Amino acid sequence: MTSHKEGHIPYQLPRYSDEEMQGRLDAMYAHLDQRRSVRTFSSDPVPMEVLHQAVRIAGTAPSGAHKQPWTFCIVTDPDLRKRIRAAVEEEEHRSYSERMSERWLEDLAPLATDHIKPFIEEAPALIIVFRRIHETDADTGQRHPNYYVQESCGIAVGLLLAALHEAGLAALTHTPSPMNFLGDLLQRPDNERAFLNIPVGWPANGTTVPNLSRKTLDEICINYPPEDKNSQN
Ligand code: IYR
Repeated sequence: MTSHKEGHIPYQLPRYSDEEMQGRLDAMYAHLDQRRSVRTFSSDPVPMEVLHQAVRIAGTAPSGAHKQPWTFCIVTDPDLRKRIRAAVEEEEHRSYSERMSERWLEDLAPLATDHIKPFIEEAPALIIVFRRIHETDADTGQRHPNYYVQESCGIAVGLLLAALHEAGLAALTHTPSPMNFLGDLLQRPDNERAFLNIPVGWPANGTTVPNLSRKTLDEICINYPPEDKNSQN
């Protein structure tokens, strides 16, 4: 018998057979394995309600002490995107020409990126994610730090990317660095820090992506105790 904690409510999950679990995850893997970062977008507008639902899905992420330390700004305004692009390209130009190491530039070469970012204006929407480093008590004005903000926002963005892919939309996790200017341009409060810029839309006609491969299960997963490779299971 499980103990009942004050204010808690009952919770259950469906219990699938082994075959059902495997089948469900095989299908999910095949689908998510098709997700790719895209840097060239059609300008066709995406229904706002689809983006809102994707953000709701992101908001189901677990977070430190359930503080939900995230804000998702959906930017479709052309003038604002023009200003964001100008600021992004200024920072990215400095990054590519001064801040990034030779090794970093070499590592990026297969992605064929540079400081020019047309996708900021071409994609129909940007979802700019902010991490909330603290909350302010409305009565006392006291600041209370949030917990595991980086981890919480990372998980939420993972769910957001999966949701957008589920809707057949492409996205890019774009990381201009530094990106404080995004808080200024979007007039975010001083407890918020820009986390990621995520252009969203359909891939433009003729879009290509680098021919990447993913690490195998053996490369990313270790069993304790080691799996007996000779076992019949
Ligand atoms: N923010 C730059 C550089 C960049 C860095 C990494 I690490 C990438 O995986 C991709 C790009 C840009 O967006 O071009």
